[in-house]
Amino acid sequence: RIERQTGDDLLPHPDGEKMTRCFLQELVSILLAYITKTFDRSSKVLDFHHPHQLKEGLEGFSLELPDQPENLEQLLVDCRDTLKYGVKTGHPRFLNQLSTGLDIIGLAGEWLTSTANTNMFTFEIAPVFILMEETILRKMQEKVGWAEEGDGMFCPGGSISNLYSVLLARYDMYPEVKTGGMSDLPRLALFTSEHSHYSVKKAAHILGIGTKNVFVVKCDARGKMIPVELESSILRAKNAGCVPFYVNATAGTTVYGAFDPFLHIADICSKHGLWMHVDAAWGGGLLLSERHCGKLRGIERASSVTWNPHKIMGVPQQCSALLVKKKGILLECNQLGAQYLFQPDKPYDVSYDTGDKSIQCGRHVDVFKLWLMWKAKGSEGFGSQINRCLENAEHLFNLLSEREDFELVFKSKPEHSNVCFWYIPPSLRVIAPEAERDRRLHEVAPKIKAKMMETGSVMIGYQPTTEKVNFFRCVFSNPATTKEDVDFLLDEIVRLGCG
Ligand code: ABU
Repeated sequence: RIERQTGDDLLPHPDGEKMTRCFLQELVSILLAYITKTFDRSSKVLDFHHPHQLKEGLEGFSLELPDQPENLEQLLVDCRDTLKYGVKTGHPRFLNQLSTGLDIIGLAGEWLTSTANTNMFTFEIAPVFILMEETILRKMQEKVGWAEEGDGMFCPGGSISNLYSVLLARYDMYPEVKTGGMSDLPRLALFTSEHSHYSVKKAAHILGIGTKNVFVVKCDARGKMIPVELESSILRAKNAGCVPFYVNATAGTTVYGAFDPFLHIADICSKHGLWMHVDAAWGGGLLLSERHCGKLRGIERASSVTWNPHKIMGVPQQCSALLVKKKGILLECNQLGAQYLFQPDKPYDVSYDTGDKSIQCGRHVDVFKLWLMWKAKGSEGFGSQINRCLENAEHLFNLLSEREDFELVFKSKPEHSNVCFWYIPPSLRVIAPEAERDRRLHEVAPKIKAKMMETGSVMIGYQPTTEKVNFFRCVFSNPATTKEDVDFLLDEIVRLGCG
């Protein structure tokens, strides 16, 4: 019957319960089939089609929107096709991004969240989720090493969490900016390393500080900020008439996975009275691993921290926390007190109406899936999961160290799960590493990546840096990935590179 019914026949239609069950059960079957395939290594990571092919329509799959309702059967076909032409980011051989994996408990959390379909701005409509957010933020602050309870919020991604940190740092130094804007302020300067995430520059642009007032600090060969370079950048900014106010340090850079020297940076920030932010979007999860948490030593001295559980902790997208040491500053900085939403005379403690801390109005519930996963694994379970990801990276590093047909971008052991390397095809092995070889090597990774996408067997990313031609970056955040998958990756690069 489903082929004769439409969305109007589902609840809240008075006779809609049976059809609703039938439709959702069919949908769950589709999702379960997809989940099973995701973990099946004989299934492809992706079935790649160019944008124009998808737009033209494939085997009846059309992106066009009809004037008349489609029947429920067609909607289920649309759901199946949407997954079919997408990318299985939970596949053990999807190594392309920092966020990978398909955690079943996290997925259950996301389903429940969508079913509850509420909004994080007031306790009134999200009482349980608001308290869960408080519990989780406190737990994360403890892991960072803050003795006192601070502040925080889940944000729509690490870039926005970083944006908040710049906003708060500026407000902390110049609270008058909230009413007077930038015209009342001197020329501000902020500092971030050349390997840090581009969102720091974007924040400077969005907040009217300007990207040219972002001082980019030099890194060592491993991608870590050099403290003496930071100090001289601060002095240079002061000499140029700027007022330094903020330093971003990174725990786990996007490409190299490097950890900045937080203790040194904290000393410099204290000396110059600067807000220290740690962008631990990628590296924050390591705080849950006894084996690796020492890499973040000094993070406890930060004024704010970005930590994305949707990365190495494997929480479904998206789940990014901003943690702030100074309690109350988020509200002070952002509060506008919309009377229709944040009435002070509600029948409960309205400090739990956290919505006015935010720069948004409506805020998605990102916390529940993380809370449920934390219950399911415990902190120790997360720690072991993260350890396994880093073991995969070490395995890949060890293999590459012994191969003649690959070259590591840096020879030291990975600190996070990023491994950066070149594949050197036979024709380039006989050429001296000079300009011509570099020119040709630059083309190797994109060509192999294109073949990976065509065959759908595996996916990893590549990029150049200012001094280095295109190289592969392999990252491990999927607990389903094994050492055999790592072996497969190298065999596949060689196979595709020779073809
Ligand atoms: N900073 C967002 C993550 C980028 C990546 O997955 O490579």
